[in-house]
Amino acid sequence: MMGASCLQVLLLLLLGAAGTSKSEACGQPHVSSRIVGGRDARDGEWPWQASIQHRGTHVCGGSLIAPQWVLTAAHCFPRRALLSEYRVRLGALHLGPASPRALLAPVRRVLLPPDFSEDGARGDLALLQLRCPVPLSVRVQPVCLPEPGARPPPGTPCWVTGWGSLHPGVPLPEWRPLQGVRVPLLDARTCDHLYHVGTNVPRAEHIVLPGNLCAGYVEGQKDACQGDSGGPLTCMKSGRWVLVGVVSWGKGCALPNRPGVYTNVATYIPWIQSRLSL
Ligand code: 4AZ
Repeated sequence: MMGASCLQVLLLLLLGAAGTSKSEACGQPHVSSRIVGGRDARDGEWPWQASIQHRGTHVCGGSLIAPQWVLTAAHCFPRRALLSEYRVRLGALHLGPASPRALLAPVRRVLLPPDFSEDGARGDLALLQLRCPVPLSVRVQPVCLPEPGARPPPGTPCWVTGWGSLHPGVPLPEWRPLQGVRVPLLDARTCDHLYHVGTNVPRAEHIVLPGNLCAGYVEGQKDACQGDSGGPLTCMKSGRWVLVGVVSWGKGCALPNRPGVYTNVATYIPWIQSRLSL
């Protein structure tokens, strides 16, 4: 049920809809991207990028997947946290105070997948239902979801984006724009092998599980880091950006043989679709 408090937003949506594209459009920013190394994003380049904020502080990234739904990581919501203390910021380029066009949306509920494990190894995803659907604009657009079980071919151009740290322990200054870096995909098996390099963990003991995928470089250098968790790993498919992964964890940031580990969104599409259509 849509509460009365959503009426204002609905009106905005209706007004905004006149002369704009269909609401089912996804993954097509009005501002297009160049392919280079890690760099500042441009306004409107990643319009599904969300900042999950707890008491006004950025804690995680997220992705708008529908006007009232944001996908992020489960570990962004510690069990004791109060839902009323969270807001989702959308349409922002940087997180400083001078970002007047950004939206701040309260959260109605947080849904975790059935296989979620407290240690973060499995099902590190959270579906946030916003209290009201947000008005879509040039800066606020949903990303496309993959087909259930889809496996993008190796070499697919993928980008991870976020306001996380530039290096471990070095937060992004709040005036700096959203960052994006191109990272190649690695399947869970290859990634699991890399994570065993330099350890005594037996090969039979998995470090990276099948519900994960990885993205990054054997030599390190480009990666997600603290504060990027929950944010999108998107890959271009047929001219649209598809949400392939959600930043989950990693050993440090950008270290050799330790690529970023993501929750594989395609694995969870049946769960996501069932929750969105309720
Ligand atoms: C974190 O602590 C974190 N290098 C996120 C991503 C990565 C490492 C740490 C991946 O939120």
